[in-house]
Amino acid sequence: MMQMTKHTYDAVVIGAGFSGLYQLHTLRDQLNLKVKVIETGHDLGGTWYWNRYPGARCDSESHSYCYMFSEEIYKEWSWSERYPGPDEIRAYLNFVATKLDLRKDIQFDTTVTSAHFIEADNVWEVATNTGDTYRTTFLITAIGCISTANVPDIPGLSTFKGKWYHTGNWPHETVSFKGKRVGQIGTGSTGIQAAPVIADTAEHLYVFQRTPNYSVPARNAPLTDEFKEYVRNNYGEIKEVVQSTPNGHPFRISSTKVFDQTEEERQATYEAAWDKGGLQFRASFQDLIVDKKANDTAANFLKNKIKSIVVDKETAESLSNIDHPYAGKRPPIDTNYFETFNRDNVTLVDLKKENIEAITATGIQTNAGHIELDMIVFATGFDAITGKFLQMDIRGRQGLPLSDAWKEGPRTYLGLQTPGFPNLFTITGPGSPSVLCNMPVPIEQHVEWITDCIEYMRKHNIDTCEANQEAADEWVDHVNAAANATLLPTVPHSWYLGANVVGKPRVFMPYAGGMTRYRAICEDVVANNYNGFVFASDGIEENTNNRTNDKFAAAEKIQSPGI
Ligand code: N01
Repeated sequence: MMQMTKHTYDAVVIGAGFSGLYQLHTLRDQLNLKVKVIETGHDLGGTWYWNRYPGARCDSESHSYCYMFSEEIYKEWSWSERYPGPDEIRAYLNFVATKLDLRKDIQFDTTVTSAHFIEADNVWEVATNTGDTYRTTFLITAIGCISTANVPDIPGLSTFKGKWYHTGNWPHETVSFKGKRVGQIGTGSTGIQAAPVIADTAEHLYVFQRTPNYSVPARNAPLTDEFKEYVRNNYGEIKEVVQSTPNGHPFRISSTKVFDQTEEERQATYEAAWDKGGLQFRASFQDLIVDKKANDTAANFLKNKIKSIVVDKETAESLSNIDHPYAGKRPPIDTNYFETFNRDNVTLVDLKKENIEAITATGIQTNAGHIELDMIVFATGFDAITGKFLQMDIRGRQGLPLSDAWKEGPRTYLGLQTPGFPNLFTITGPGSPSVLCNMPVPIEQHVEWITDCIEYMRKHNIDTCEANQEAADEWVDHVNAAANATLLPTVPHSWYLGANVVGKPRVFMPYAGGMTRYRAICEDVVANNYNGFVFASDGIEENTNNRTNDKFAAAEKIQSPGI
């Protein structure tokens, strides 16, 4: 029989990635709380513990994909490449964990199965798959946004005799593609990174493409000593930039609009951005994400690039036959992705021309024929942002399941709290800028906001903090308005909308109003007596100031969204 052990904590944090580690540090070392982090993985790293697929690499530049809260930590670590891979990110997080002595408060190999709010005691009772129960005043989810692998329900997968993998759940031991006929399904950011690396050693790679995608070269390279020196000497300036740009990246979005330039000037701008590589391409003009005509100029430039790289005309056509605006979906960056289709051992299977009917014992059957395979790689994405929440049985007041509260899609206030779930804080939760930003930036802001809120509560003997329903409703309206001010919701097959998961409500989940605007709103909420949050002690409401500020009502003013 499973042993039941009860533990009591001030705060339980779920997840030991970037957010969980920093949240542990602030609550334990700044507020002196008794904190436990519970983590499914055998080690820390979060997203980067699981995502070890071939070609995996972060598309934020390394000198900004890190904590900024400590100048000492920032300067002590030195990144080796322009974009860090999973091994180096895990090494970095281990360095931070050692420096701050975090490991001793992390329970690895343990999954939270349920979390119920016990109203009589104002505590959360958290149960795990190991049979432990934790009673805690504060429950904080640090579960990331893309941590629930989505394997499509294609008939026959269980009959496949070869090996199959999902990129987001990649084995820790090396997977060899040597001599293998590999089928890769999916051409999002992940598939675009994986295909060139798989093709390098596979006997043959078949890339099954449902929706063609834009991509810009990453231009990854080792960092020069000169650049490393620049990073070490310019902590303050780099921090200032990442915390004052809408997307948290270490570069500014241009203030020039597309049609402020002549055709010739525009081509030169795009060429320069293409040569520089990376997500900065998206920042070439101020209005790329809000004006379809402006966006078309970038889209056409990138489609022409594909046609100029890919030699086979039919393949080039299939790859460039893109039906959505550039960066309407998360824009990938790559290393030799389109060039890969010039290899003799790579075939594009265009799922706009043929359908996958089934997976068989020996391959994939489409309506155009059977493709013999030894291995299948699913680069098919995630049940993003809400998936992990709904895997846990989370219940708030009166036993309300989170799955009911979010039946029509997630409804939060600032992405930080859901009405009916007191003292549950959600780092980079739905309705926050999260995936539209360079993630460590919103993570640090959330962790610090939550820490300040808890500190305030303790100072004022407040038992519970809970988002007000009206505030959450207004926030959801604002999140929708912010999205609708951009081209992002016009892409029907985007995971931002939950469209990639069968049965998931179609709701635009991240906040597209930009990290700078979001940060200002959060600060304003605090300055106005935690406007929109209800504080209560002994069951009596302390603040009745529950109207939200009107700062976020003017969504039509959104010109440069948070990406
Ligand atoms: O997932 P995706 P991803 N049959 O959902 C296809 C982050 N990330 O893992 O577009 C056939 O974008 C699907 O087709 P369609 C980043 O935020 C970050 O690539 O739905 N195809 C699509 O092509 C990113 O956005 C880094 O028509 C099917 C693909 O699978 C997020 O992770 C690196 C299918 C899924 O693309 C997710 O990216 C990599 C089916 N049944 C990723 N089902 C960094 O560097 C799905 N597809 C930080």
